[in-house]
Amino acid sequence: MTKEKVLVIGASGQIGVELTLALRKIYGNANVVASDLREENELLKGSGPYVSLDVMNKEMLHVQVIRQNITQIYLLAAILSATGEKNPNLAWHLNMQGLLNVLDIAREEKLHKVYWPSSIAVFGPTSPRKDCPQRTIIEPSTVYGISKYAGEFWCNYFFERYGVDVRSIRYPGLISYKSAPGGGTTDYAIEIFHEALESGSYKCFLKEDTYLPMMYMPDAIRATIELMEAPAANLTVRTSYNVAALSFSPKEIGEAIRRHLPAFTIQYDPDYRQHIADSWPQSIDDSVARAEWGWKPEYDLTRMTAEMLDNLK
Ligand code: NAD
Ligand code: AKB
Repeated sequence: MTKEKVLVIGASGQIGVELTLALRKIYGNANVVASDLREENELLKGSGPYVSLDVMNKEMLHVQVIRQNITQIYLLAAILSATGEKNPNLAWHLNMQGLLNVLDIAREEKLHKVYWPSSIAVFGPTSPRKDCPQRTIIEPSTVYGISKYAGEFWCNYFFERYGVDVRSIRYPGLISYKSAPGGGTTDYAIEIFHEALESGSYKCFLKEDTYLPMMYMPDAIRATIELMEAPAANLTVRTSYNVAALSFSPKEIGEAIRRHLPAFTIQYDPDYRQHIADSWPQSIDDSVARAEWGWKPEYDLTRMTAEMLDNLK
């Protein structure tokens, strides 16, 4: 069997840091090259190779892939929903061209596998609000969602036409304590923990009853690795898989935190992100992922809240 050599693009971001560390445990530190436009995250330092890399520079990316004998790419560089609405052109350009650069190089160099995450942001106001199915009406209303939807079909196209083994998950909002979130609508569910511990109160940019699909980072990392390790023959979805874990509102997560910190208070001051959140489903049906590669979440709101507070203390 050929030795795998993995390149993680966007490794200094919220998912990148934890995914890189998890991949290094599987493939060995030296065989997972972390890369990002910004400097190496503190948590990655000393744990394996790092290169400074812009995914938009296709030539440099191609050189790195050849020079480092890369066999798999995990592409995490993107502009997320809230930042995307402030700069739609930049979001479209990075989210699309970055993916096309990686898919082209994967085809040319016959890489073994590519991972690229999509998001629940592909869904829009006309998609079912509850238990949103794998295949349904998809009419996204944010530039981020449009880029994810187009990206899913580019992945499917490269799989069907060129046999590139590209796999994808539509992550819900991800909650983590190790590295900071990068400009999403679901970021409130991380900020709330920091503010609860630092100041005892939080001003939320979403309304109290805004339910959104969410997931704790250890579940997201495990989902990613399980999908990437699944036999190709089991996978019928080459756009992107729905996965689900939690669905809660700001009020509910506030109550979960108050069980640990009884004096914690929340005020609500919705901004432009409310409109984005209102366009997304409240919960997701992930029965296809469960059936095809055995997906099953482990964390509920109570367990996640306890771990988040413990680790942030
Ligand atoms: P993030 O913003 O925290 O990290 C992205 C990283 O990409 C950053 O470190 C950034 O410096 C880097 N980057 C930006 N432009 C680059 C470029 N031109 N070249 C190289 N690196 C560049 O994002 P994240 O939350 O870790 O998300 C990773 C992926 O997962 C994205 O595709 C995102 O859409 C998707 N996703 C995330 C969530 C979530 O809740 N975090 C949910 C759904 C989907
Ligand atoms: C965001 O809020 O933009 C992300 C996502 C759900 O894709 N967390």
